[in-house]
Amino acid sequence: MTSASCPVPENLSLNYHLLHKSPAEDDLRHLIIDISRAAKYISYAIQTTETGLSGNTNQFGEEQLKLDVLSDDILRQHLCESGLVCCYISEEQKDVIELDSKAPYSVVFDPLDGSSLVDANFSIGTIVGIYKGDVIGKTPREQVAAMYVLYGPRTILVYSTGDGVHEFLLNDVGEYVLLREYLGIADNAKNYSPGNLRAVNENQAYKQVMATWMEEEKTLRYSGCMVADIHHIFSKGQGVFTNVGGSAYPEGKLRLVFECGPFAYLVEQAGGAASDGHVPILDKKITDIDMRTPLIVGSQNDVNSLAKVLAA
Ligand code: AHM
Ligand code: MG
Repeated sequence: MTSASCPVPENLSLNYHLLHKSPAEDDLRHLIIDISRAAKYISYAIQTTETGLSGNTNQFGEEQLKLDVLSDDILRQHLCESGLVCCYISEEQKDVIELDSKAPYSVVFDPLDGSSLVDANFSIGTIVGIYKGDVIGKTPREQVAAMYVLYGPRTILVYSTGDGVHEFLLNDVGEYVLLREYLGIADNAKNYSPGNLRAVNENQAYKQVMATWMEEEKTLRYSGCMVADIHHIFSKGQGVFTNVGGSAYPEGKLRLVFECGPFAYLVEQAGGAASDGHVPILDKKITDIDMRTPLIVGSQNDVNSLAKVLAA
């Protein structure tokens, strides 16, 4: 018998990258691949499903689109099939959902972030965080992986398992192929993405920093989907995204467990920062699945300068 070493493929697939270039153990690799498979079905559903309401509301009282429900079902199906998930927490479900108590991982996700933009044909996305064991009582720093999928003109997957942030393109035969490895975020932002800007009417500190950023002639980039807006930061290698509270949402609109936690993990892996204005998002203890948090995320110096003014 002769032995032949496997050639390094010209285009690195997600599976190849996870196997050879990430610290992920086999179970985690398989789970990420199963989630990436679910995202292909979500991508297809976005193109083919009508954009209307489902007639139901989620745990936050927000009306669900048919696509929100479908995306949630697709992820559930793939997590069930993986056999690797003890429980999951979804923006679209009221409780922690148990699957297989003996399985090693918990998965948190927003199946279709920014779905209200789908009729406008803007980019939307899926956000995922992965923990070993339970989630409640942990902090987002204890995630073992985080990833998102951006459904835009092209479908892009970005993941980290604790050794940098890596970006893949879904190609025409349904393979995720590597675009860029070790994405980095510079310390100073040239672009800004100010969410919940109405809060400047009640929050003088937020207003002051927004005025400063305008005087600095930062470039405005805000789409209304945080997956697209934070991907913009990864893509350009700098930028700052904010969602600060006002009277309607004192803690901001965004959710700690399945929106801010995964992005904080990814952004810190790329050399950026994520803060609630007082503490790093990664150090906030998860006590409830529906916790909201203010979010300032991206280039370190801009995150720190806004946090400093808000805290004063
Ligand atoms: P969703 O999970 O219901 O889609 O809401 C989250 C989205 C974020 O993607 C985005 O940053 C924010 O809501 C935008 O809120 P607003 O419409 O208030 O600007
Ligand atoms: Mg969301």
